Amino acid sequence: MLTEINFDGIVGPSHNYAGLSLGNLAATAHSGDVSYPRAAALQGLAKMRHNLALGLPQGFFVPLPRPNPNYLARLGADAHTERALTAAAWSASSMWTANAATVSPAPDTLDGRCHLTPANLVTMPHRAQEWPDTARQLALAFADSAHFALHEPVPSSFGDEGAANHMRLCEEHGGPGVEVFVYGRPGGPFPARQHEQASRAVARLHGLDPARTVFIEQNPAAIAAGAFHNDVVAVANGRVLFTHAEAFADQAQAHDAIRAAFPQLEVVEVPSSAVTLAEAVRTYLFNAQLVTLPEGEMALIVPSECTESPAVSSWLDAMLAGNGPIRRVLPVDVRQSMANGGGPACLRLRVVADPATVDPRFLLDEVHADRLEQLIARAWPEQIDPVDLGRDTLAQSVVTARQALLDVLELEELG
Ligand code: SUG
Repeated sequence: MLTEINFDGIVGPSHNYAGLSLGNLAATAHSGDVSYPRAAALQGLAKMRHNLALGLPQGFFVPLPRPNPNYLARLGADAHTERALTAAAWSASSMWTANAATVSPAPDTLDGRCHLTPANLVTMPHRAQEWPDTARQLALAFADSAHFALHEPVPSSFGDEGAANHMRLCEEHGGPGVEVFVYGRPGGPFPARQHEQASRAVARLHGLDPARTVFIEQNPAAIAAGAFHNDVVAVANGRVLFTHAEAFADQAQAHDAIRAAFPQLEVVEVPSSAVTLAEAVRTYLFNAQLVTLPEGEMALIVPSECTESPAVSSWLDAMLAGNGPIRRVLPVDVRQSMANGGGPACLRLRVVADPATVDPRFLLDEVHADRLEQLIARAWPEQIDPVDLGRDTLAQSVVTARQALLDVLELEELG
């Protein structure tokens, strides 16, 4: 049976704060800080276990090879040439799997298969190196070509950041949906990372029905306030669009366009008077996982920063006291990821599929979660000072940790 599976990125052993993402305010603010890869990966795993315990199917992707073996050599550089290049070669940014690909579930596509396009991530140099290794994992996890169609990334002239700029509305995950693509227009103080043409290309390549596909411009003011992806200011699930009032360039028109394709739409909009754009970006209220629990209730899995913000927590309390469609708010601690601008929703890629059609090595159960926890506690570096990136001994421990993970998961193809 088709169901929504969240594939979280296991936080890699080289997780560090190098300030590589202009326009990502948390990453910039934490540039140069000491990171805690072991704690980061355990927090990520605890989130997966939290969701598994709720009865939600859970998958994962493994960290990419870091330091990226040929990255510096291809630039005529070595670990001493330039700090930012070395940091890029070491980046663990593939943990944010909402940027791994755009996924169109089978009921939305012309050929009735689930279509996936890896994101080219060309805007940020440290992320542009991800897609070939990401594509390799997608090809393993979704090898069943009767159910999945895998595309090449769209050409690099058009920046694509994947599912972080894509939402889906539907009556049920396994039924037909309306897909909403949100793009940014360049010209602001920060890069607009999702190009309209990339979104349109993905929709065409996936064989989506134009009558059930909507393209919306992101609010330039939201990008300028640090919402470098749409999923920092809006998230959708089922019939519900949970959005900040300043998420889109023309908010009313955006709602109308979605409603024209999906009349059952229920909008839960947070006004700026309750939560400013700045507070939304700081707390990542909208970078929540909006999920339908097995009992049918909708829950919002928010970063714990939300419950510490008086403005956000009082809005959430009022929402729960009202009669809205979101019935539960569940905080999770992903602080190590948050400090690099990645909340609960950044850490997961939603794929609607029958779990029986997915390579089981990418699906999590309690037994594997225990094994992963033990391995991370043993093999992940406890901390990384960014000045140590490039050191051979640290590189060796990062490579060894990843290899041990592949061994435990029997994913030797990715070695
Ligand atoms: O691309 N941070 C990521 C965070 C991605 C969040 N994803 C979603 N919103 N879906 C980014 O900006 C920081 C890396 C550094 O600076 O070292 C980083 O890449």
